Amino acid sequence: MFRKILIANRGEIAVRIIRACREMGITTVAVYSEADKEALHTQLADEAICIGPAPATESYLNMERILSACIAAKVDAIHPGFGFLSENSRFVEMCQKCHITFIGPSAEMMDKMGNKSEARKTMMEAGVPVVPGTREPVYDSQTGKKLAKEIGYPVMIKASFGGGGKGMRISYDPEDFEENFKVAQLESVRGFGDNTMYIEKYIQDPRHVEFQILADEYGNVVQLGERDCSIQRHHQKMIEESPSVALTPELRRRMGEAAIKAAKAVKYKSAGTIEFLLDRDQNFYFMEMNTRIQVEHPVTEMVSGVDLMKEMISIAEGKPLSISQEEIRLNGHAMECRINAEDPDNHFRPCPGVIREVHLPGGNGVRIDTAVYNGYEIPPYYDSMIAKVIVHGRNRQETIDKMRSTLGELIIDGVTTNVDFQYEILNHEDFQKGNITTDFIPEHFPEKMM
Ligand code: MV4
Repeated sequence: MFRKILIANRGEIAVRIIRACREMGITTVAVYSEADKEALHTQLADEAICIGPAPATESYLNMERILSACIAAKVDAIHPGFGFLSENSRFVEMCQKCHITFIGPSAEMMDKMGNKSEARKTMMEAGVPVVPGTREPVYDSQTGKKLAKEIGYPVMIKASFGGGGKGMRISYDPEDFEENFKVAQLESVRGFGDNTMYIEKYIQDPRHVEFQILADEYGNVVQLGERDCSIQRHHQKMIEESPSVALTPELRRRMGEAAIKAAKAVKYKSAGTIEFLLDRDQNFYFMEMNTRIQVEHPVTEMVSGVDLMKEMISIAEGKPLSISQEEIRLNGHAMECRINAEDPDNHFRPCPGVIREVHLPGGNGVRIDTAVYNGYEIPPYYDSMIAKVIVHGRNRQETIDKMRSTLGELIIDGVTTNVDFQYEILNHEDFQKGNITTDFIPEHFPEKMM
């Protein structure tokens, strides 16, 4: 059992973790940078320790300082949230050396899934469908070109350690293959210090459908349904919802089974997500596994009634899952809009500054996860996401109506946000019809992409 947990994060996710700990009777320790002295997580935790200057590299990414804080505060465990150190296997190993439980999967698991060509191979061997493509890593364009011909054009060239669209290029024919391979590989070497590539058949206008799973150390694995995260811009999700309009009950069952198979194949432990691409013909393919709690986890909490954060913590305590697959009932529809302090009319430039006034709506089926308050100053050093508006209704239409009503009531004065842009998306005929693919924003809002 954990007596005391340190939260190695900031913003709404740090607050979310503090609240889960409080419910569980666990004492919390916040860490904060010099820019976050007045932050909500700093104020809400039972204890707070300053770990350095504002830049994340000197504070929220500084492993030595965070572990020193753990030792000084005598904590049992550390929750990484998402981003920052949440997928850093070296940090997991350092926690282990300090006898502090890292709330998440093992370092080996992170490395296995962080290497995407290896993860692909593991899933192929486990019988989980993957996008048609290479089985072994590719290091040079000549070999790549031969393999691309076998796969059939167009193909997607991907960096094994890629993320956020970096180190990724489409090749439409043999003429442009070498150039694209070289550019993608160079980007990978520069960005991730690695030249390992893999090649997949290019799936046109796919949907991004991911399954939430929970797995304990006794081999129990459950899936809590899917989230459709197709509404993205520049690989940043904007709206997530569950269930996905694209799935039939039969397809949902098969994808859910594949997600459980994927987690069992690697003996996964903790909360995790299996990402699939879904093509127009309802074929689904494993893409990546996320070995962390995600931004959009509340969507699943709303439809399942399961507290993923508490479950993740109790798994790390060595407890078995509190629910079985048969007990999981997915209810109604949930949707999340990410609210960012950014200007959609100016290339989504971040807009830090003082929030003069904030009004957070409430009501039946409305949840707002945020760390902002009246007079709060959004520092310029971190992510621009300042709130998540999550609503729950009986069906998709009721949920969209509730989201529109909620965003209409939301007031964030003093900084520019993407609320109006979110509203435009919700009002779009194709969104309402459920015609959402990863091309939705570039297709319907081309002016915003320039
Ligand atoms: C793809 C794809 C089409 N075909 N792979 C984008 C980020 C990275 N995690 C994988 N991505 C994609 N991989 C094949 N074989 C299209 C994308 C993609 C995408 C995927 C999910 C959500 C939004 C996206 C936006 C552009 C491209």
